[in-house]
Amino acid sequence: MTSPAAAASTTPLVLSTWNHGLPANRKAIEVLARGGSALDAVEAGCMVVELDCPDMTVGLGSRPDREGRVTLDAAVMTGDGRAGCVAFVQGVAHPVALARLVRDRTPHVLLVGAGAEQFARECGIEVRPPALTPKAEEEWRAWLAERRYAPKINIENHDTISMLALDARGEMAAASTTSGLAYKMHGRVGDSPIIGAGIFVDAPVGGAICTGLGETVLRTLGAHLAVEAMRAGATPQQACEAAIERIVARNPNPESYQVGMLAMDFTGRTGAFAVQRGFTYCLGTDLHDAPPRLR
Ligand code: SD4
Repeated sequence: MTSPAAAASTTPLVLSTWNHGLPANRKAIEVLARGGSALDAVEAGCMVVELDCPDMTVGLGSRPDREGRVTLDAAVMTGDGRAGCVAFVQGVAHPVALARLVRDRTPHVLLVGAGAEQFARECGIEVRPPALTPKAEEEWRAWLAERRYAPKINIENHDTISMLALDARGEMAAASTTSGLAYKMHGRVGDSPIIGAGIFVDAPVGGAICTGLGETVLRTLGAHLAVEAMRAGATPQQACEAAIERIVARNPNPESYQVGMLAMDFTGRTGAFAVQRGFTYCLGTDLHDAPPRLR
Protein backbone atom coordinates (compact mmCIF):
# COMPACT_ATOMS: atom_id res chain seq x y z
CA MET A 1 0.00 0.00 0.00
CA THR A 2 1.30 3.44 -0.85
CA SER A 3 0.23 6.44 1.18
CA PRO A 4 -1.81 9.03 -0.68
CA ALA A 5 0.57 11.20 -2.72
CA ALA A 6 0.54 14.41 -0.70
CA ALA A 7 2.57 17.13 -2.37
CA ALA A 8 6.28 16.75 -1.70
CA SER A 9 7.71 19.67 0.23
CA THR A 10 10.18 21.85 -1.61
CA THR A 11 11.38 23.58 1.55
CA PRO A 12 14.87 22.22 2.22
CA LEU A 13 15.01 20.32 5.51
CA VAL A 14 17.79 18.52 7.37
CA LEU A 15 17.54 16.12 10.31
CA SER A 16 20.46 14.44 12.04
CA THR A 17 21.56 12.52 15.12
CA TRP A 18 23.23 13.78 18.28
CA ASN A 19 24.85 17.13 19.12
CA HIS A 20 27.38 16.85 16.30
CA GLY A 21 24.37 17.00 13.99
CA LEU A 22 24.54 20.78 14.42
CA PRO A 23 27.75 21.42 12.46
CA ALA A 24 26.69 18.69 10.04
CA ASN A 25 23.30 20.32 9.47
CA ARG A 26 24.86 23.76 9.01
CA LYS A 27 27.04 22.38 6.25
CA ALA A 28 24.13 20.50 4.67
CA ILE A 29 21.92 23.61 4.74
CA GLU A 30 24.71 25.57 3.02
CA VAL A 31 24.87 22.92 0.29
CA LEU A 32 21.10 22.95 -0.17
CA ALA A 33 21.04 26.77 -0.28
CA ARG A 34 23.52 26.66 -3.16
CA GLY A 35 21.14 24.38 -5.04
CA GLY A 36 22.87 21.13 -4.12
CA SER A 37 20.92 17.90 -3.96
CA ALA A 38 19.77 16.16 -0.77
CA LEU A 39 22.47 13.56 -1.44
CA ASP A 40 25.18 16.25 -1.76
CA ALA A 41 23.91 17.76 1.49
CA VAL A 42 23.98 14.62 3.64
CA GLU A 43 27.35 13.59 2.23
CA ALA A 44 28.90 17.01 2.95
CA GLY A 45 27.31 17.13 6.41
CA CYS A 46 28.62 13.70 7.39
CA MET A 47 32.09 14.64 6.12
CA VAL A 48 32.27 17.50 8.62
CA VAL A 49 31.90 15.04 11.50
CA GLU A 50 34.23 12.48 9.90
CA LEU A 51 36.97 15.12 10.01
CA ASP A 52 36.27 16.35 13.50
CA CYS A 53 34.32 14.20 15.94
CA PRO A 54 35.03 15.21 19.55
CA ASP A 55 33.18 12.06 20.69
CA MET A 56 35.71 9.84 18.86
CA THR A 57 32.93 7.75 17.28
CA VAL A 58 33.11 8.84 13.62
CA GLY A 59 36.09 8.96 11.26
CA LEU A 60 39.75 8.10 11.60
CA GLY A 61 40.07 9.78 15.01
CA SER A 62 37.71 7.22 16.55
CA ARG A 63 38.30 4.68 19.29
CA PRO A 64 39.47 1.39 17.80
CA ASP A 65 38.24 -2.18 18.02
CA ARG A 66 39.77 -4.53 20.59
CA GLU A 67 42.75 -5.19 18.29
CA GLY A 68 43.53 -1.48 18.15
CA ARG A 69 42.19 -0.95 14.60
CA VAL A 70 39.77 1.80 13.61
CA THR A 71 37.29 0.18 11.23
CA LEU A 72 34.61 2.36 9.66
CA ASP A 73 31.11 1.84 8.24
CA ALA A 74 29.03 4.22 6.08
CA ALA A 75 26.02 4.30 3.80
CA VAL A 76 24.02 6.59 1.53
CA MET A 77 20.59 6.11 -0.01
CA THR A 78 18.21 8.18 -2.15
CA GLY A 79 14.47 7.97 -2.52
CA ASP A 80 14.75 6.15 -5.85
CA GLY A 81 16.20 3.14 -4.01
CA ARG A 82 19.78 3.67 -5.15
CA ALA A 83 22.22 3.00 -2.33
CA GLY A 84 25.93 2.61 -1.66
CA CYS A 85 27.58 1.30 1.48
CA VAL A 86 31.01 0.41 2.81
CA ALA A 87 31.82 -1.61 5.91
CA PHE A 88 34.93 -2.64 7.83
CA VAL A 89 37.02 -0.07 5.97
CA GLN A 90 40.35 1.09 7.36
CA GLY A 91 42.45 4.17 6.58
CA VAL A 92 39.78 6.07 4.63
CA ALA A 93 39.13 9.60 5.90
CA HIS A 94 35.67 9.90 4.34
CA PRO A 95 33.86 6.56 4.23
CA VAL A 96 30.60 8.36 3.42
CA ALA A 97 32.15 9.71 0.19
CA LEU A 98 33.35 6.20 -0.64
CA ALA A 99 29.83 4.86 -0.01
CA ARG A 100 28.50 7.46 -2.43
CA LEU A 101 31.01 6.30 -5.06
CA VAL A 102 29.79 2.72 -4.59
CA ARG A 103 26.28 4.04 -5.30
CA ASP A 104 27.30 6.21 -8.24
CA ARG A 105 29.96 4.12 -9.99
CA THR A 106 29.36 0.45 -9.31
CA PRO A 107 26.56 -2.03 -9.95
CA HIS A 108 26.77 -3.02 -6.26
CA VAL A 109 25.34 -1.78 -2.99
CA LEU A 110 27.90 -2.88 -0.38
CA LEU A 111 31.68 -3.24 -0.49
CA VAL A 112 33.61 -4.35 2.58
CA GLY A 113 37.15 -4.45 3.95
CA ALA A 114 40.08 -4.82 1.58
CA GLY A 115 37.79 -4.75 -1.47
CA ALA A 116 36.31 -1.41 -0.42
CA GLU A 117 39.83 -0.06 0.20
CA GLN A 118 40.93 -1.27 -3.24
CA PHE A 119 37.94 0.51 -4.78
CA ALA A 120 38.93 3.67 -2.86
CA ARG A 121 42.44 3.56 -4.36
CA GLU A 122 40.97 3.01 -7.83
CA CYS A 123 38.91 6.17 -7.30
CA GLY A 124 42.02 8.13 -6.31
CA ILE A 125 41.18 8.17 -2.60
CA GLU A 126 44.10 7.87 -0.20
CA VAL A 127 44.07 4.79 2.04
CA ARG A 128 46.26 5.54 5.03
CA PRO A 129 48.17 2.98 7.05
CA PRO A 130 46.58 2.01 10.38
CA ALA A 131 47.08 4.63 13.07
CA LEU A 132 45.44 5.79 16.28
CA THR A 133 45.35 9.32 17.59
CA PRO A 134 47.36 9.70 20.81
CA LYS A 135 44.13 10.00 22.82
CA ALA A 136 42.55 6.91 21.23
CA GLU A 137 45.78 4.97 21.79
CA GLU A 138 45.95 5.98 25.44
CA GLU A 139 42.30 5.03 26.06
CA TRP A 140 42.63 1.73 24.21
CA ARG A 141 45.72 0.79 26.25
CA ALA A 142 43.82 1.60 29.44
CA TRP A 143 40.93 -0.55 28.18
CA LEU A 144 43.33 -3.42 27.41
CA ALA A 145 44.38 -3.52 31.06
CA GLU A 146 40.89 -4.75 31.97
CA ARG A 147 39.43 -5.92 28.65
CA ARG A 148 35.93 -5.48 29.96
CA TYR A 149 33.44 -4.97 27.18
CA ALA A 150 30.42 -3.06 28.44
CA PRO A 151 28.92 -0.62 25.95
CA LYS A 152 27.75 2.51 27.77
CA ILE A 153 24.53 4.20 26.83
CA ASN A 154 24.70 7.62 25.17
CA ILE A 155 28.37 8.08 25.92
CA GLU A 156 31.61 6.71 24.58
CA ASN A 157 30.12 4.19 22.20
CA HIS A 158 27.02 5.58 20.61
CA ASP A 159 27.48 8.63 18.50
CA THR A 160 27.13 7.80 14.85
CA ILE A 161 26.16 10.69 12.61
CA SER A 162 23.11 9.80 10.54
CA MET A 163 21.36 12.40 8.39
CA LEU A 164 18.18 12.84 6.35
CA ALA A 165 17.65 15.74 3.94
CA LEU A 166 14.90 16.92 1.64
CA ASP A 167 15.92 19.30 -1.16
CA ALA A 168 14.20 22.01 -3.20
CA ARG A 169 13.37 19.48 -5.93
CA GLY A 170 11.47 17.42 -3.37
CA GLU A 171 14.11 14.68 -3.34
CA MET A 172 15.23 12.92 -0.18
CA ALA A 173 18.52 11.28 0.81
CA ALA A 174 19.96 9.63 3.90
CA ALA A 175 23.51 8.94 5.02
CA SER A 176 25.28 7.48 8.01
CA THR A 177 28.93 7.14 9.02
CA THR A 178 30.45 5.61 12.13
CA SER A 179 33.30 3.70 13.73
CA GLY A 180 30.66 1.45 15.29
CA LEU A 181 31.19 0.43 18.88
CA ALA A 182 34.45 1.11 20.70
CA TYR A 183 36.43 -2.07 21.45
CA LYS A 184 34.10 -4.20 19.32
CA MET A 185 35.35 -7.55 17.99
CA HIS A 186 37.59 -7.17 14.95
CA GLY A 187 35.33 -7.58 11.93
CA ARG A 188 32.15 -6.50 13.68
CA VAL A 189 29.79 -4.46 11.50
CA GLY A 190 26.74 -2.68 12.88
CA ASP A 191 23.49 -1.39 11.46
CA SER A 192 24.80 1.87 9.99
CA PRO A 193 26.03 0.54 6.61
CA ILE A 194 23.12 -1.88 6.18
CA ILE A 195 20.23 -0.62 4.06
CA GLY A 196 16.96 -1.02 5.93
CA ALA A 197 18.73 -1.22 9.28
CA GLY A 198 20.64 2.05 9.89
CA ILE A 199 19.10 4.04 7.03
CA PHE A 200 16.26 3.67 4.55
CA VAL A 201 14.54 6.04 2.11
CA ASP A 202 11.69 5.24 -0.23
CA ALA A 203 9.92 7.79 -2.42
CA PRO A 204 7.19 8.89 -2.17
CA VAL A 205 6.87 7.73 1.44
CA GLY A 206 9.85 9.01 3.45
CA GLY A 207 13.06 8.07 5.18
CA ALA A 208 14.33 6.93 8.56
CA ILE A 209 17.73 6.79 10.26
CA CYS A 210 18.94 5.13 13.45
CA THR A 211 21.69 5.36 15.99
CA GLY A 212 22.53 3.26 19.02
CA LEU A 213 23.32 -0.38 19.66
CA GLY A 214 23.44 -1.68 16.11
CA GLU A 215 22.76 -5.31 16.90
CA THR A 216 19.28 -4.44 18.16
CA VAL A 217 18.56 -2.54 14.95
CA LEU A 218 20.02 -5.24 12.68
CA ARG A 219 17.72 -7.83 14.24
CA THR A 220 14.67 -5.77 13.36
CA LEU A 221 15.71 -3.68 10.32
CA GLY A 222 14.72 -0.60 12.28
CA ALA A 223 14.79 2.09 9.59
CA HIS A 224 12.80 -0.09 7.22
CA LEU A 225 10.22 -0.68 9.95
CA ALA A 226 9.69 3.06 10.33
CA VAL A 227 9.38 3.72 6.60
CA GLU A 228 6.94 0.86 6.15
CA ALA A 229 4.88 2.22 9.06
CA MET A 230 4.68 5.57 7.22
CA ARG A 231 3.70 3.76 4.03
CA ALA A 232 0.81 2.25 5.98
CA GLY A 233 -0.33 5.73 7.06
CA ALA A 234 1.60 6.49 10.26
CA THR A 235 2.98 9.98 10.82
CA PRO A 236 6.79 10.11 11.13
CA GLN A 237 6.41 10.41 14.91
CA GLN A 238 4.09 7.39 15.09
CA ALA A 239 6.46 5.51 12.80
CA CYS A 240 9.46 6.15 15.07
CA GLU A 241 7.44 5.03 18.09
CA ALA A 242 6.24 1.86 16.32
CA ALA A 243 9.79 0.96 15.23
CA ILE A 244 11.23 1.53 18.71
CA GLU A 245 8.40 -0.53 20.20
CA ARG A 246 9.30 -3.43 17.92
CA ILE A 247 13.01 -3.09 18.70
CA VAL A 248 12.23 -3.23 22.42
CA ALA A 249 9.91 -6.21 21.90
CA ARG A 250 12.65 -8.13 20.08
CA ASN A 251 15.61 -7.15 22.27
CA PRO A 252 15.38 -7.87 26.01
CA ASN A 253 16.55 -5.50 28.76
CA PRO A 254 15.98 -2.16 27.02
CA GLU A 255 17.42 -0.40 30.07
CA SER A 256 20.81 -1.80 28.97
CA TYR A 257 20.90 -0.24 25.50
CA GLN A 258 20.01 2.88 23.56
CA VAL A 259 18.49 3.26 20.09
CA GLY A 260 17.48 6.61 18.63
CA MET A 261 15.19 6.77 15.59
CA LEU A 262 14.46 9.76 13.33
CA ALA A 263 12.03 9.86 10.42
CA MET A 264 10.89 12.35 7.79
CA ASP A 265 8.20 12.16 5.15
CA PHE A 266 8.12 13.84 1.77
CA THR A 267 5.75 16.53 3.01
CA GLY A 268 8.43 17.61 5.48
CA ARG A 269 6.94 16.20 8.68
CA THR A 270 9.49 14.71 11.08
CA GLY A 271 9.52 12.37 14.07
CA ALA A 272 11.97 11.34 16.79
CA PHE A 273 11.89 8.67 19.48
CA ALA A 274 14.42 6.74 21.53
CA VAL A 275 14.58 3.78 23.87
CA GLN A 276 16.07 5.88 26.66
CA ARG A 277 16.54 9.48 27.67
CA GLY A 278 19.58 11.28 26.35
CA PHE A 279 19.15 10.95 22.58
CA THR A 280 19.65 14.41 21.12
CA TYR A 281 18.97 15.25 17.50
CA CYS A 282 19.09 18.30 15.25
CA LEU A 283 16.31 19.63 13.05
CA GLY A 284 17.76 22.41 10.93
CA THR A 285 19.87 24.45 13.33
CA ASP A 286 17.94 23.48 16.47
CA LEU A 287 18.98 20.84 18.96
CA HIS A 288 16.23 18.74 20.57
CA ASP A 289 15.84 15.91 23.07
CA ALA A 290 13.93 12.95 21.68
CA PRO A 291 11.12 11.61 23.85
CA PRO A 292 12.10 8.26 25.39
CA ARG A 293 10.22 4.95 25.54
CA LEU A 294 11.55 4.26 29.06
CA ARG A 295 10.59 7.05 31.42
C1 SD4 B 1 26.69 0.69 15.49
N1 SD4 B 1 24.72 2.04 15.36
O1 SD4 B 1 27.72 0.42 14.87
C2 SD4 B 1 26.17 2.10 15.40
C3 SD4 B 1 26.71 2.88 16.53
C4 SD4 B 1 25.99 4.15 16.75
O2 SD4 B 1 25.71 6.12 17.72
O3 SD4 B 1 24.95 4.43 16.24
N2 SD4 B 1 26.44 5.00 17.53
O4 SD4 B 1 26.10 -0.11 16.19
